[in-house]
Amino acid sequence: MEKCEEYGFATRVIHEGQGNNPHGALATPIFMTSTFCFENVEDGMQKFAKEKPGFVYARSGNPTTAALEAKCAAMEGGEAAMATSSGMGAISSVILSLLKMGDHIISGDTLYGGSDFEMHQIPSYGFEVSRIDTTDLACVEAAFRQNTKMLYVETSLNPTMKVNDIKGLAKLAHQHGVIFVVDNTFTPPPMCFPIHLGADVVVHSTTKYLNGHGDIIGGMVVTSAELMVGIRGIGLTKICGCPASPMNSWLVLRGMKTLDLRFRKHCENGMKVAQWLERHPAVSSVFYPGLPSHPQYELAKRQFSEGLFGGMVSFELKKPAQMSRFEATEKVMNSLKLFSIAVSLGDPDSLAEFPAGMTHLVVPVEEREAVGITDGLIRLSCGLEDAKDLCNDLQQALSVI
Ligand code: LCS
Repeated sequence: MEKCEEYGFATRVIHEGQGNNPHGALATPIFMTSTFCFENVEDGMQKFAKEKPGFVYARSGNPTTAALEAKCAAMEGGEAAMATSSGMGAISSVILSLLKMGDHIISGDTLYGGSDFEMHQIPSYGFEVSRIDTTDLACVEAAFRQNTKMLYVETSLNPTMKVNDIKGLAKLAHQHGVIFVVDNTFTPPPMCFPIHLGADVVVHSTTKYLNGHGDIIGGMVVTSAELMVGIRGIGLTKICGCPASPMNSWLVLRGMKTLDLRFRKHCENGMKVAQWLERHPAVSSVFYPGLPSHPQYELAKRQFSEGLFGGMVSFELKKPAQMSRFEATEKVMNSLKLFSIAVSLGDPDSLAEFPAGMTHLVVPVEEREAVGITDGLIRLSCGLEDAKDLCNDLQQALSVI
């Protein structure tokens, strides 16, 4: 497809990046091969030296994966993309290839537990890390040091659903000459386009909404052609060695054809569930950026496109008189019938998880409690079922306390 900004997102995400497939195949074939044969020695040498385009070895590139990368680069508005075997692979490829020993990273104090764990681990590799409240721009401004090289945040925080001001953070990062990396997993297009808001690098766990069917693990990095040289050449290929498999790339390509349709339904269900929970007497707080009660509702309305606020909803139970908050959480979650008790998100099936004991168990207790990841917090990934069935399921589960 010719690049055309006038097409709507649903059209673009289906057609953009669509390559010329062998035999005129409409769907990109799955190229299951480890290596690619050269016409002769000169051809191989030229491809290795990047004097000639072409694939050489599937750790550094594969045609099925390249089609997915082209689609993701076009979708996010970047020049280049790189698919990895997991979201963590994408994050590590970016950090380990763009920074060197002695460099300083400013990171959000609330991130997906695995990312937060990485921020706790990498000082042992010689990086300095400040984990701070990135939703407070003054706090971010105060955190820059002489050796700061990267600002790393999530658009909408996992699992507290606070919202980072991407435009404001991009401005600060660039005033200080720092690379701004945004994890857009919770708020994929058509909801949020961090590169348009000033991000230098966008990462995704494609495990979630981009694939959308809960059957693979994958990651994606989207950035400029210049930054990608190091991220692919060093991060993916040499250090992490974590390419996406052709089979998984094909599944994500297929999933993305329905991203617009699916994501709007996730958002519709997220909004209905959040509004319903807010009226329930057993619930003390609901954290969803689309509710006027959310402290950053105005920012969310400005930053997120087309009135979309996502499919992720967190909520806290009131402490019942006769049991602890943890006991209440456990009872409610164990009573759910449609929501599966499972981590991950963005699947057709609705999921419920307990961040303090699951995704964020690795975060030190005092740190997680300080940011609101308490024994009473439940995180929901609202799937694609009928919203009224999801609310009825929550109703019967909440009636047990
Ligand atoms: N970034 C975010 C915002 C995530 O939520 C996750 C995984 C990752 C990165 C890592 O991606 P992965 O390597 O798993 O593909 N989040 C999970 C979650 O909230 N529950 O289970 C996994």
